[in-house]
Amino acid sequence: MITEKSLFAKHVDEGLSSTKKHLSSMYFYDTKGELLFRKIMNLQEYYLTDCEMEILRTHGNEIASSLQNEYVDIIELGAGDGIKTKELLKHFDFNTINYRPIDISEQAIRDITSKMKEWLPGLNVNGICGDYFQMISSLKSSNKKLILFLGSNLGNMNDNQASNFIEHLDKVMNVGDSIFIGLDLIKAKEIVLPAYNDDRGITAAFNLNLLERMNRELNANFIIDQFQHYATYTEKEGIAKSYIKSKVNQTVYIKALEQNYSFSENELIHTEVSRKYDLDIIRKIIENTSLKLTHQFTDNKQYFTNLVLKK
Ligand code: AVJ
Repeated sequence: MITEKSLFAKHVDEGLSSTKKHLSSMYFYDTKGELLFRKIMNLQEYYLTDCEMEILRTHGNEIASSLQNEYVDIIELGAGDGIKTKELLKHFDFNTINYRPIDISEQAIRDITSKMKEWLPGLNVNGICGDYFQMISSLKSSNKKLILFLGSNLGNMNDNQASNFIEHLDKVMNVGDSIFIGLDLIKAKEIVLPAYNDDRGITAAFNLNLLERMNRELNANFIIDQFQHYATYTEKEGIAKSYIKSKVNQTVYIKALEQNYSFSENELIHTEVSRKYDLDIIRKIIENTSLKLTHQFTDNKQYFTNLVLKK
């Protein structure tokens, strides 16, 4: 008998029962997934990290001085490993900032807190573990705020969800507060696709970890070898998508749901969107907010951009 289904179990059941199967990319980041994501960020094919790092290295000082004028809570959504954030934070006056990383992974929060304190002695760090969708309302305060949303994390949402999300942020911001956001730009397939289908198979392992996670946490019996990672990118719309493809006809039992799920040969489970942007798309996403695009920075190759959105 299932007495209390976890949210994960509920989402898995919904996603695998639907005609077009899907799972949320939010569930990639358990302990193993977090480790694999860090490996992805260091992959040669995953240009996003290097490009954003280049922007922060080159313009960090200018960015920080344009963002700080009084005491400020620096809230980071999806903090990750903190290496890029450090590059920005080092230009701030530690006496006047409170760094508040928010991440869905508890491990990530623990790591980033201890690393930041080591890298930047004197910095105030107060991490929050949670889904940043649910954390937004707790952000409302009279403190001056700077919201960091790096790494093209927004790209996991479709444009509707992204608008809603930015509108929510707008509502908890006060006049003078800013969002500093990093976004991957639309570019050729030859560059984007390898970032989501690397030679060493790290991204494949990251994607397939969703099946392993269901085995671990929901007592499912997925045979990982019977599935494969599949990534697409259409340059025209600028959206990369990841799927898990069933190699054969098969049925999987998920004990926590007391339910069988069937997959036919080549059937896809959609697991992630990674949206790429241009300024028109961004303007559209923020059009119903009171935010103004005040600064734009790009790397030399123009692969990536960091924007300041000010209220
Ligand atoms: C962390 C959401 C920006 O979509 O590029 C990396 C996650 N997925 N490789 C992205 C990811 C596959 C990443 N984001």
